[in-house]
Amino acid sequence: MERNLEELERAKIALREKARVVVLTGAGVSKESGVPTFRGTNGLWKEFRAQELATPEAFKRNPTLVWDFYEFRRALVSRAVPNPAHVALVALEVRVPHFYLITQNVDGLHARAGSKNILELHGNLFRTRCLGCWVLEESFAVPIAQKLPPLCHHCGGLLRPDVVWFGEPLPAGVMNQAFEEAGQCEAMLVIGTSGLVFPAAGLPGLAKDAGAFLIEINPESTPLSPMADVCLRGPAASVLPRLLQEP
Ligand code: BJW
Ligand code: ZN
Repeated sequence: MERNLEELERAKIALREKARVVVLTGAGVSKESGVPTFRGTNGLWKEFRAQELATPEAFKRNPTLVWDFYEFRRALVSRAVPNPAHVALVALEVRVPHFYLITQNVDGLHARAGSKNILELHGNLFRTRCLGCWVLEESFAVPIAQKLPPLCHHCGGLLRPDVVWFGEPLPAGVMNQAFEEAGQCEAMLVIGTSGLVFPAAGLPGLAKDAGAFLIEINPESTPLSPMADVCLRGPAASVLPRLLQEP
């Protein structure tokens, strides 16, 4: 416990001095909002097979099955609300002159909490993209269609969720900006990610190589832990508000 307090104090001091801060979040940050993570106990990939639901091949094979999965996720997230970790990050953005929040999450909870400079690496559950005419649309309505899979009302083409599946490239503009910000930040907070999925998992290494102070917040250790300057072990919704508490 004492060691934890010492680490918390060290992280607080390091963060206080920094003008360029980047935060990288993963599914763990939304855990306390009731949104399941992907890996680990009760993770989505324990109950559902990623290969059958989160690849372009799976969608080609069975778009209805994939849409069923995403409609279930959209309904779940629609009922969720941002937790104290999301809220604490809004306050951090206000106080840091140059701030970016890079998220792997597709749940939109950072934006709903009020964060502004968000880079969504893996897309958003509430956007669809047409495979025929490439029109992007945003809708918070659940369900998005009476009949699945939904079709584009511009061209009749098949709509897909605008998320990044395994084997797909990340949106280029967003990814380039994320790499640029990570390479220039003075401190990076890595929160609630297993650090297993690339290229997102490469961002902390990039920041570290550029001299940034790295803080990991996660109840478990991850492959990113050894490079962190401070590891704060605990749920984000209780650790983050304490870390960012002033003075
Ligand atoms: C808490 C907590 C609490 C719990 N508080 N914390 C290099 C090596 C090997 C393979 C690859 C490689 N480079 C690329 C690959 C392939 C692949 C990959 O990385 N595979 C690995 C799994 C091995 N990557 C890709 O395919 C990517 N695309 C790509 O590389 O394209 C190249 C290309 C270029 C040009 C043309 C074509 C291709 C795309 C990856 C897309 C990932 N998509 C998903 C699904 C999104 C849609 C959806 O939601 O359905 O994104 S998979 C899933 O994993 C999701 C997440 O964003 C992502 C990361 O997961 P995350 O957030 O870390 O969650 P968990 O569950 O893993 O961890 C939760 C953590 O929280 C844990 O650590 C807990 O301890 C912690 N925790 N409670 C704080 N209360
Ligand atoms: Zn269309």
